Amino acid sequence: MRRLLLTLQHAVAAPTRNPRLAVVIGRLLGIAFLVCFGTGLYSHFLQEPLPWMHFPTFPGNLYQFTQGIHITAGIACFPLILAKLYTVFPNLFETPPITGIGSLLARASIAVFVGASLVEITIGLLNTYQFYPWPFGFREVHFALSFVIIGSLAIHIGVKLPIIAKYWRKRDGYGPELAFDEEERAEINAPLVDVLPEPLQKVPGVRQASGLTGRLFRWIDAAPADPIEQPRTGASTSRRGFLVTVGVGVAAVVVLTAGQSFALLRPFNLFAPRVKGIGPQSVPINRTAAAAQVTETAMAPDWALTISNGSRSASFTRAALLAMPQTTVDLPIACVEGWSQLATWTGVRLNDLVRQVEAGEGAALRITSLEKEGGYRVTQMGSEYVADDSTLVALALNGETLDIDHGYPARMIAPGRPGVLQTKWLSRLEVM
Ligand SMILES: Nc1nc2c(c(=O)[nH]1)N[C@H]1C(S)=C(S)[C@@H](COP(=O)(O)O)O[C@H]1N2
Ligand SMILES: [Mo]
Repeated sequence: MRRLLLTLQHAVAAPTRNPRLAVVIGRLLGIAFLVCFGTGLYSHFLQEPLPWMHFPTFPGNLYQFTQGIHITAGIACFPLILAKLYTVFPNLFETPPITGIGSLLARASIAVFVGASLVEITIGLLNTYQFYPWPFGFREVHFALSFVIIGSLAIHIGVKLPIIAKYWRKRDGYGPELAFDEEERAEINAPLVDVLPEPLQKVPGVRQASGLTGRLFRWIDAAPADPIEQPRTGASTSRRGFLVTVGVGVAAVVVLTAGQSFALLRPFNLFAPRVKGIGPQSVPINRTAAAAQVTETAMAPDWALTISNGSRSASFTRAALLAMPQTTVDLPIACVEGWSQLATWTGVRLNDLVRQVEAGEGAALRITSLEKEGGYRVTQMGSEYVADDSTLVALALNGETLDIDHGYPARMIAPGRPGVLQTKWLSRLEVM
């Protein structure tokens, strides 16, 4: 077994598989993970705030920015993780695999870390395409795994601290590709049969093993006998080539998707699920009125928005809302899935409306849409958004009557909130 592991390590050794590159890629990956964790927590708590939480309503595109960063950094993790796994691949065949409780913990934490990370970024990416080929709730699992990842990352960094410190700076070199000691070299160089346990050596035919076993034995025996020494010819060229490849990979996935979140990159948006400016009134649509089954209730001539505060309540038809003072704001729709779109909204200030039912400054709202079902039929809005002058019950979008797919007869638009909370097809507002 030991011989096989040594041979495997030897077989996959390469100038690009060394501690220094593992540290270089690891640092980038660590930054990407922390950025994703921070922006992810922010997005989580916006959607499920703890009672004492209040959020900034300025700048109005804050969430567009944090979530754009979240998705983009998450996408950049794909090439980075692959590169990292590539550089540390020979360690998989470390022998002996486990030397004690410390190394058991170290290897277990890496296994958990790699597994959780791969699942996390994969379900995250599929979520941006609204593709859910799994039986669990995306948000809960994505949230829970982030703590597993950050926890095992902390252990991983702790365990590897000596190596990280040793190869942090370039002038400390790249480290050994593989550190075979004298004994290991002797073992690699010995014919395989000689290192087999004695009882096995005595089995008739082992020395002339045929078939698959024979092929495996001969492959192990044929592995280059000399352990790799530094520097290998062309090592720096292949290291540079590797870093360039990783850089190009990261740049490519970022540039070809980040146009869904960042206007400057819009022309290069090839792979992202949504394209800025495409959709009714130049704003993309996730869920149409037909899909939400609200076409009839939204078009009903007797539609009215009800606002209640305890026993006080008032109803506003669309004509009544249009007769009130109108305000125009530029605010983005910023979906948790990463795409976003700046748009111009016109409508009634929410704080003007709640004042009509004599709600005070600190009023928070429960918002109900016309939908009969769906996770975001009923949502809550903190008082900081209700009080903000740019939070509107929007009646028009980009200068035209709100399209039914954008929430006609009226939708909520507030600064700094995730798209899922910008409720379309409003029905009822209740002061809490
Ligand atoms: N009533 C209602 N409002 C809603 C939604 C919805 O499904 N129902 N989707 C939300 C989501 S997820 C986003 S990103 C924004 C924009 O979604 P759209 O593209 O479906 O308009 O509206 C939000 N408002
Ligand atoms: Mo969304």
